[in-house]
Amino acid sequence: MNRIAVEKKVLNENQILAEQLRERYRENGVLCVNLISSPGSGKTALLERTLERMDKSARVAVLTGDLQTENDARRLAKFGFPVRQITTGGTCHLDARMIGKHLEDWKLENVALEDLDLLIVENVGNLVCPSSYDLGEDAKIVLLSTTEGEDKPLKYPSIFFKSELMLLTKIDLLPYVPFSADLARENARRVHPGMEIIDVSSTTGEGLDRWMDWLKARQEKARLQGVVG
Ligand SMILES: Nc1nc2c(ncn2[C@@H]2O[C@H](COP(=O)(O)OP(=O)(O)OP(=O)(O)O)[C@@H](O)[C@H]2O)c(=O)[nH]1
Ligand SMILES: [Mg+2]
Repeated sequence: MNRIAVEKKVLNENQILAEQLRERYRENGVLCVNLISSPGSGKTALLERTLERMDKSARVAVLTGDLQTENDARRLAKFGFPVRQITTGGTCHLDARMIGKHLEDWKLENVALEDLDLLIVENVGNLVCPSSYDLGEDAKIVLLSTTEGEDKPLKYPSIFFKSELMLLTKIDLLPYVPFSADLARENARRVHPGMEIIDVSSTTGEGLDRWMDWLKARQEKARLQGVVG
C-alpha cells in the first residue's frame, strides 16, 4: 500500500495567536512594531521622544512590558495617548496571548484596534527571549546602545537577524565611551546583511527625524494594505 506522507507544519499556540493578531492588524490597517533590546538601552526614552513628537490627533497606542512595576507606562502616559503596562511576573518576554488579552481589556476602555493607526509594543528588556515570540507585529526593531559593546550582534545574533531596523541609541555618549559605532554597524550587518540602521539620541534629539520618517513610511504602507484588504 502506498503511503502519502503529508508534511504539515504544526504551529505552536503562540504562532497561531500571532497570526490572528497579524490578520487583525492588516484588516484594520494598523502598523504594529515590537521594540526589543537589553534592559536600559533606551526603549522608553525613545518612546517618550516619539510620543512627544506625534501630532495630538495621532491614533497611536503603546503596550509596554516589564517583569514588575508600572514605571514605563507612567512615563509614557504623560503624552496623552493610550498606554498599558503588561507586567509579566517572571516571564522574560511578551507573547501573543498577553497582547491579545490586553487588546481585549482595552476595548472596555474604548480603545479599539479599529481606531488605531499605530500600535507600539515595548518588549521586556532582554536580547534573547523576545526574539522567539512572534507578536504578529509588522516589524521587530532592535535597539543597541553605545554602552553595551560592539559585539552584541555577534553574541545575540537571532534578534539582529530578525529585526528589520536597528536603532543605535545613546549616540550622544560616543565621545565618552570606548565604543566604535562603525564596528557595531559592521557586526550587525554581518549577522543581517543590508539591515537598516539609524543612529539616535533621546537626549540631544539626533536621528529622531529619520526615525519618525521611518515610522511614517511604514505606517503608510500598513494603511494601504488595510485599504486593499
Ligand atoms: N545619554 C543618554 N541616556 C539615555 C538615552 N536614552 C536613554 N537614556 C538613559 O538610559 C536609561 C535607561 O533608559 P530607558 O528608556 O528606561 O531604557 P529601557 O530600554 O526602556 O529600559 P527597560 O524598560 O528597563 O528595559 C535612563 O537613565 C535614560 O535616561 C540617550 O539617548 N542618551
Ligand atoms: Mg523601558
